[in-house]
Amino acid sequence: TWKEGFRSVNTEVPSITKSIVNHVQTSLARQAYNLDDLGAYQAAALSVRDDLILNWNETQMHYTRKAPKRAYYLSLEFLMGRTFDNALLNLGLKEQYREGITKLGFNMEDLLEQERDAALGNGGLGRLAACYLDSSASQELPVWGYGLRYQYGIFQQLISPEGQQLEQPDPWLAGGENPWELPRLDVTYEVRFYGTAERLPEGRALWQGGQEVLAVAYDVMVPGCYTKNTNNLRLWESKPKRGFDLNSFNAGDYEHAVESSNSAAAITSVLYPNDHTTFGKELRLKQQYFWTAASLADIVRRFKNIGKPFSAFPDYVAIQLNDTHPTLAIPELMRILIDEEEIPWGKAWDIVTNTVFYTNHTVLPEALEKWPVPLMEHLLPRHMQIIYDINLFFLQAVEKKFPGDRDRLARMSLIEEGFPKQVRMAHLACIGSRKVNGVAELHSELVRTTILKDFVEFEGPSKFSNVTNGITPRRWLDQCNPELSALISKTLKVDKSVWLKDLDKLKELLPYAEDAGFRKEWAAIKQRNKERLAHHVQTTLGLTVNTHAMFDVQIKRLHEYKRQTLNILGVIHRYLTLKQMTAAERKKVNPRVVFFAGKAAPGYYIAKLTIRLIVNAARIINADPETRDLLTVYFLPDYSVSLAEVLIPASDISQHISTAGTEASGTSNMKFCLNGGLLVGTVDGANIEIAEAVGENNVFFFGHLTPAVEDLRYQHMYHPVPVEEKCPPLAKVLDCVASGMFGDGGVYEPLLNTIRQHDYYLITEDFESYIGALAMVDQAYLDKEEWIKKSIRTTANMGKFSSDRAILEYAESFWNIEPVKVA
Ligand code: 26Y
Repeated sequence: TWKEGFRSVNTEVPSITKSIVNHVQTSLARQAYNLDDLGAYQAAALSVRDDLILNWNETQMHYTRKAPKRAYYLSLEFLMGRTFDNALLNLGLKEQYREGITKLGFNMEDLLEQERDAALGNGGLGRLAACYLDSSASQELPVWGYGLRYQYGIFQQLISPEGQQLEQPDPWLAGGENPWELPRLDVTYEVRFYGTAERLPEGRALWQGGQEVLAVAYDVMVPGCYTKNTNNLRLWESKPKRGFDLNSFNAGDYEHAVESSNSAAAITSVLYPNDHTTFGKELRLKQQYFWTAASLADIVRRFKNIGKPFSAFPDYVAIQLNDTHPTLAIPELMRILIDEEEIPWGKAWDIVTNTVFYTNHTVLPEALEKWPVPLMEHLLPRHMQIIYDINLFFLQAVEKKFPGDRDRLARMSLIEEGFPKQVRMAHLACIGSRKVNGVAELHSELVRTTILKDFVEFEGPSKFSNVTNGITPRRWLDQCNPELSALISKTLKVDKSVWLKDLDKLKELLPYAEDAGFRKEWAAIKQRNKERLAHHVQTTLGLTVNTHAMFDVQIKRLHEYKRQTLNILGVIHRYLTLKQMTAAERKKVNPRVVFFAGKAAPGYYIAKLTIRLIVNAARIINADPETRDLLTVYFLPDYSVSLAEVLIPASDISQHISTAGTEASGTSNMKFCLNGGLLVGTVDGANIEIAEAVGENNVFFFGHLTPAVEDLRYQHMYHPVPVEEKCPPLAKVLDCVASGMFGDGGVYEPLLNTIRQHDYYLITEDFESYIGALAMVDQAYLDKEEWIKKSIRTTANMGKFSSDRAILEYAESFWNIEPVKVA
């Protein structure tokens, strides 16, 4: 059975303790008697790693021997979080390790806290990649991830007493060995930048000179849940091709010698902390090419080992582009096929367009990547030639289908005219791919009807589809909410191995919503999760949280489109309302604790001001003795995957309140609902499909719908109405902020002006309906039993949102790959 078949080394408590002690004495070269928690964690991790390595090795050998078609997930971000707990759960060894660790005099929870998050991502896109790796391995699919091994992950966020966000580096590897990766110093590729590209006969070219750097592989093991299949995430590190430039070194020019080695190492030094705003930085383009070139060289080498002709490439390889960040894979594969493999253009283009798939994650214009042509020509001269050639053939085809339509040609061109000209990466990704998809139904429809409309008209609709995002129920239920997981298994009378890999089984919980005893257990677990969060806040921030209040949570990157501003203005409105009430009226009010967490891009001034307003509003509101039993606000610094694992199971309600049409999908919305939290949200992204699944009566929707947004923005531009007229209650809140209720009002002027002036994200338009939705939440919460029923029904109906479902859709309808079980 699964219980035995996939574990090879230490499966019983005595051998586990023995192995841990062994690692303490040998791998760590320490003594068992004066070991601290960190040492104990490291030794326990090395012990689990022994299991992972055997499974990983067997899996890779098995894949090589069977040579199935494989899929490669190219993502510049993998927001993995911690691995130890996840590995233990996937191997089914958590309880044995807990026992062993206790026997050795340590506490499991304390050891788990020792691990640093692998935070190689910004937010949703990076966490999605991590969930998809978990699901690929769990579904026994031959999928590898390819990314970069940044020395520094997403910055650590500090909040100053004034409420300013401060950024500190995240040297996540500094603590010594990372037990979850295998350095593969033998797996290296040379990657070229700059130089010259000289055209040769037959469409080929010779690219030479410039700078060459080395890509070195580090393999991160990705265990599946209850299976031997352990997939691979290959992360590239850059290093100088030779230690440093010996010629300069010998000539006494030490600085120049070290400079070239520094510039090579710089490529993978840090994750760019922006999401949704592009800056056109040369180093970022270098990262993108370095990573796509190394990954493709690796993929091509593996394909060649099978010994098939290149025409069979699409039968063995599928490449998924996670947004446009890896789009250079398209011209790079063309370059390899044409210049190195001497395949003619037409055949090469056929191979590429049958191999590559593109997922779009946003329709916001400022997030669509464009690279200046002069920069591309300088850094990647051969790729720029190829892009021009692709564009020429493509526009000829468009002209043939739509003769004389010059506007259309200008709109569709890979090159945007201007000073400088720019390469439109989404257009390149689209025409170079077999399929293009969005990440929720509404978003995919917006991709088809807005940013890629011309391409749908040209190529027909069948290439453009939808794969609604998903989340892994292993991390986002079993791991983060073990009590709920246990209750579900007990109630369904099945081992969790069954429902965790077939999440539709949660439907069988539905009848238990009517069972008072079950509801009591359900509510008690939510309560204990609230206490766990309160304990976390107490120990990390020294603040006491009222666990008898409703927990209301908004955790995500700070961005105007996500409208944390709407939330905090709503909080202030609630505060003003409470202040005006009599003591008797206040008695009827539902106590509420509002949590915020999230990072702002370091250069995003308005987002940072929003944090400042939240922190200062919290300071004033929490200190008010008249209201503090009824309303408190917390901004939890340094949001991370690990913090999410504590926050999500504790929420009664969470907020997903983007302006309609702006949030492609959202994935934390799914995590909250899976844990029995209810949503307050706009009719946007995956909120819509969640409501379809769980029932609209279990979601608190508000706000204008997507089709209205464009018209409203037009009105705001050309027929502005002052906030005082459009929305008096909001005007009052803005006045309080401006008049200094939360510290120097002048500080917030730029933030308030975004609302008073164009109000691009339509806060004035949605404010009243938002306040109305929150009132409905209060009303519903009064009926505790009915609320718990809603909570149970929500969890029960979340099966669709497993990332297993999503990854199987990619596997079956895009990649055409099948499970390869490692027996
Ligand atoms: C080009 C660069 C500035 C850039 C870097 C990162 C642009 C975008 C991003 C990240 C985007 C992102 O995280 N998008 C989110 O993807 C999730 C997974 O599909 C969605 O659920 C979420 O709605 C979307 O905002």
